[in-house]
Amino acid sequence: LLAAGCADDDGGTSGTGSDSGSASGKKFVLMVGVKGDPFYISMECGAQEKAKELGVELQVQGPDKFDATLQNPLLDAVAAAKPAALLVAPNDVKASATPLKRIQDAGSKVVLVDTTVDDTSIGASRIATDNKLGGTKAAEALNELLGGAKGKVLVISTDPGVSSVDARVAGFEEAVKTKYTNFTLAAATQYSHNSPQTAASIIQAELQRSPDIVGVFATNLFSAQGTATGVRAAGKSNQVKVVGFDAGPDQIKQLEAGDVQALVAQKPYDIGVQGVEQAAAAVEGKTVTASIATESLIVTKDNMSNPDVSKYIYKD
Ligand code: T6T
Repeated sequence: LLAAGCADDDGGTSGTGSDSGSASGKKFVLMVGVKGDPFYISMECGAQEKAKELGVELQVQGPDKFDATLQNPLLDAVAAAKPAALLVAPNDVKASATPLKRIQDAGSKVVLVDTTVDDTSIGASRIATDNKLGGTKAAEALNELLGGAKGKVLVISTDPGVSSVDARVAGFEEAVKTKYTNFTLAAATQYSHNSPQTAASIIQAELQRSPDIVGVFATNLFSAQGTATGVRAAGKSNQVKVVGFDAGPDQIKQLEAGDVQALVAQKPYDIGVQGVEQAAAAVEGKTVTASIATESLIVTKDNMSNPDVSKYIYKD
C-alpha cells in the first residue's frame, strides 16, 4: 500500500536514538480501514511523516474491502508479528474487538485512529474526527442549500456498526429533528456497503419512489461519490442537493461539476501524525492522551480554491 501522492519530503530528520526507552528503531503497524481510499492514503502520509521524524519503522496494511471478516485475519497476523504499536481503524465496533484485545494483551500498544470499538478497555488513545459534530455541520449545510425548500432528506451510509459513519448519521438526524422544520427525514437510513455503485442504485430507486426528496446526506467518500453519480443519472442534479462527507480529488471534481453542493472534509493527515505521536508516547511510557477529536470543515464550490481549504483536499 503505497501513498504515492504524499507531499514532498520537508527535510524532517530521522530520529537516531536506539536506547530501549525510545520509540526510535521500533516497528509500528498502521492498519487502515480499507486499501486505496484517499482518506486513509492521506492519513498514511501524516503517519509516515511523523514516523520518519521519530525514527520509527511504520508498515501500512489494509483489507481490500471495509469488512471485519477481511480485516480480522490481517489483525491476527499482526498479533503474531508483535509490533511495538498498532495504529488501527477497526472495521466494526463489535467484530473488531477480539483481535484487538488479543494484540493489546500481548503487549503491543494499540491506538485507534478514525474508527473505534465499543469496548473502552481497547486503545491507549483514540483519535478521530468529531463525527457527530460533522453530521450536524452536514445538516446545517443542507439547510442552507435548500433555502427553505420543503420535502424529505435521505441519509445514505455505508454499514451499521462503523463508529465514524454511525456518529455522523446520529449528528445529522438529531439536527434535522430538532433544528429544522422545512424538511424531514425520509424513512430509514440506507446502507451502500461502501460501494459507490450500490449508493448510486439506492438513490435512483429512492428518487423514483419518493419524488419529494429534496436533499441527501451521504456519510463517507464512496457513498457520496455514488450518490452524486446516481442523482446525475436520474437527471436531478438541479433539484436534489447533495452533501457528502470527505474531500478526495474526485469529490472536488463532483463539486466543480455541480453534482455535489457541499463536502465535510476531515483532516486525515493530522490524524496520522497524532496517531504516531500517541503510539510513540505509549511505547515510551510517557503521558498519552486518551481521546483526541480532530476538526472538519465545509468545502463548497465557493471556498474550494482558497488555500486554507484546498490544503485539506485528500491525496490519492
Ligand atoms: O470517511 C472516511 C472514514 O472516516 C470512515 O471511517 C470510512 O470511510 C472513509 O474512509 C472514506 O471512504
